[in-house]
Amino acid sequence: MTPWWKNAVVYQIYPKSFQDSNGDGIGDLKGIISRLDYLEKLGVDAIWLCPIYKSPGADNGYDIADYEAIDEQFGTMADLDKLIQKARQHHIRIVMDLVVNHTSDEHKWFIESRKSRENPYRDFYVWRDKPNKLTSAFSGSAWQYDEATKQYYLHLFAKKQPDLNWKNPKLRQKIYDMMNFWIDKGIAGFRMDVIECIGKEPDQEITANGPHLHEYLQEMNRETFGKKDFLTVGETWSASLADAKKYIDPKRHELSMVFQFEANSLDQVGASKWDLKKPDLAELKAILTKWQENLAWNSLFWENHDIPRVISRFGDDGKYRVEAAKMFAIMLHLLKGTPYIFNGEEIGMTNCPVESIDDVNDIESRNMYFAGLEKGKSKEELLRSINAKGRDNARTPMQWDDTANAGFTTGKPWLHLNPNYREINVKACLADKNSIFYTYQQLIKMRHNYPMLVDGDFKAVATSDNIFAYERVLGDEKWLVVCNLTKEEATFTSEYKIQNALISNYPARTTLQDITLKPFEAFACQVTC
Ligand code: TEU
Ligand code: CA
Repeated sequence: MTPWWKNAVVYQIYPKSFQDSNGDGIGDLKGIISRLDYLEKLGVDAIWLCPIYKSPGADNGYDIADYEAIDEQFGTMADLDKLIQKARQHHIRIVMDLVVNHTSDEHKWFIESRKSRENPYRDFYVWRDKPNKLTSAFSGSAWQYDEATKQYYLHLFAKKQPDLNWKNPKLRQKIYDMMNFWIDKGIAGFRMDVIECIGKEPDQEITANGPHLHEYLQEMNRETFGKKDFLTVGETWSASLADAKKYIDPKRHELSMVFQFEANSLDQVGASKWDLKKPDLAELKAILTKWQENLAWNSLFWENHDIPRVISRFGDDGKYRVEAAKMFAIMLHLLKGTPYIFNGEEIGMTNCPVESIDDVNDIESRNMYFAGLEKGKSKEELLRSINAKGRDNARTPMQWDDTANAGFTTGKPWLHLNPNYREINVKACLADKNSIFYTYQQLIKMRHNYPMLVDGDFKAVATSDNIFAYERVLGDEKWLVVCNLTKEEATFTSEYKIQNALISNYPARTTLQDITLKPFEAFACQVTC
């Protein structure tokens, strides 16, 4: 049986920023329910819902205080049940975010754990007498001293996100029980937050890819979703091709697929995302080609809530915004794997620069800024990095229409809107037959209708660096996809003849011999020799 996610497209919702229903300026579950018609029109098969669990919100919900309760700002468990049920009526499944590398320090397990060294929950977390060199992804040491018991606890992320100790079988069982609670509710999958870190060996300074990681995943698979038609996608920042093969090998019974981030470091100099460089698009091509040629199934994405908007980052968010957005969509959605769309990507939302740290909400950016100031860096340099790479870029509220606050809220939005919402919004896109939205809609339909996209082989086509071209081949059928990655014209030629035009962001091509591609032009066609 083919699993449901093989010819599906997943839409990621950042709940805080999607649609507010009660005027408190924060997106919520009722808001999402009110937009299901829109998502059905787009045609997506599933929603990946970023965390909506009870949380003090130090990292916008990735710090969970109760895995089995909904945070008040998002609604109630009844709202969530309703979302699952209503979404089903719109042919949309729900994939939940699973954050089990850490909890909030306000989770009852941690409240117990920090009480005394003898507490039964002590060992649910990682406590040591002395810190080592491990650092937090959000700046500074990964160890926090706790006065009550005079030891340090590990936090690979914020201080308010203590790391769970997966070596403890009791903890693991609690996590599996919790996962089964959600599975029994009728959800269709889990996106697993920094799952590569659960096998950490802090004393050896190993965070990702620890020696027991795959063992834990196999156990989890057995104890929870293993026998179900269920999507599991692991967030694995450091996965090499060899690692990815392990995670997704059906014989190993671990995950359906992983998010790998090799292309994500193209615009940075060294290990830090904040040290900027101009991305080399030839490298982008090489990375995509490597993963397409070597991994049986990829997850395909440009954006998520942690990374900047793709057109601002790798394309053009000015003159050629629409062409670039469609080009990136066509390039990605015709590859082999499961495509993910991050809310707002389908209307070409752009990065949203800020002028002062006071306008920055994200904990990662804020911590980096204040740590940078202490190290003597200038405000200008730090803001330049934040404007290029900061996580708020993708987290500004969804732009629905050109009325006040873009129709996102009637109150004061929790995070500023991008002022370009007057031009860039859902309403304008729906009214324009040539909008980015309809390119996405068409790509999703293609994914549903053509076995080529699921089963076809991928073959890179040699071109100049500014063009990415590939073939998909199934039986005696062949598709050619051609993308101009730049705003300059580019020449392309091929021996093939066009049999059928499939999709394009300019008028359809009729020949492939010695053509001059327009800025960010992209098209796909069925070809014959
Ligand atoms: O992200 C994991 C992660 O490694 C990121 O924090 C990454 O380092 C950073 O965002 C790059 O900009 C996941 C979630 O997607 C993220 O939102 C959470 O903050 C993080 O885990 C902790 O749960
Ligand atoms: Ca609200």
